[in-house]
Amino acid sequence: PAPRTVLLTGAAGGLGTLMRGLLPDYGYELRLLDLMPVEGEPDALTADLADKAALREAVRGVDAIIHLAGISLEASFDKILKANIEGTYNLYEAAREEGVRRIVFASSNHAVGFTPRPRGEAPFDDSALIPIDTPHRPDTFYGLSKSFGEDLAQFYWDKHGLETVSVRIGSCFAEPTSVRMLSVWMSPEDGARLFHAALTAEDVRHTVVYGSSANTRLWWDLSTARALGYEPRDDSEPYAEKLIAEQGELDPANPDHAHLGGHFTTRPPIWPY
Ligand code: NAI
Ligand code: 15L
Repeated sequence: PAPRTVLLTGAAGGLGTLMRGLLPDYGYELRLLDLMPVEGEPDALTADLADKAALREAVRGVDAIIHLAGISLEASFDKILKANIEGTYNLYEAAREEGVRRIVFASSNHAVGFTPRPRGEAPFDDSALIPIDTPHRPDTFYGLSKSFGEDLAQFYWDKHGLETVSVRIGSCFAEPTSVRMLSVWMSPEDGARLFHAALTAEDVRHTVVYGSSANTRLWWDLSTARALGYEPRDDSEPYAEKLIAEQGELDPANPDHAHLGGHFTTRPPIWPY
């Protein structure tokens, strides 16, 4: 049966807030969890991913989990270890103990951020797109934690039969705000379409997908996402003229622009607390 009750971790964050708005229209009943209180949601669970007892209670009885909680930018290894590596392990362990069948894991383009980006004129043909089985090349400790999360997901499938769709999200914001984002942008509506596909597709085992809209300047292969039933409807191209006029085209000689991970490879934004 299709999942109905879904635990959304990281519900107070940017993506969590967007998905809280969009996913109920697909018929999901969301249970919310975050380290921070979730505005306007008195029933949300306030808990740290370090709190194993709280996680066990949070996952009890849900059909699936969308795991967004964690540090979403670069931080010291110690902070990343606690929130993203141990925290994701704690969540998987709670899910295994409570018999939850499927997790949708918010991985990131930064798990493969040091992959050279396609060069030349978009739209790129299939042979130039970054394939889904490209090796992990994290660009930060943050990206390293996402590589770990994908491996953890594979392990929990192979060992315990717990399914995961790992979504290497590009940039999911209301609008693209940089020239790089023209290639990796996922509109919030396409984000909800992709999460819905990841929750409902059959026999996903551990599937890794890139998470973006059908952008004209797309850098990566969306075929594994489409195979889940995802049909992106948006394209960043209407934003291209203005962003390129303001910021210029990506310069292949600029190290900030040479790789999929962009400036995360050179001067990553730092998690504020
Ligand atoms: P965000 O930083 O706005 O939200 C993360 C949320 O996780 C915050 O509300 C925070 O309080 C919570 N959190 C942090 N540590 C926690 C802990 N120890 N226990 C419980 N909750 C904790 O990030 P955003 O943009 O909403 O991203 C959500 C997820 O998607 C993250 O895992 C991020 O790495 C991933 N992602 C997001 C992308 C995007 O474009 N927004 C791109 C790629 C990946
Ligand atoms: C990420 O993984 C971050 O969580 C998000 O805030 C964006 O910076 C995104 O990558 C990106 O690459 O634009």
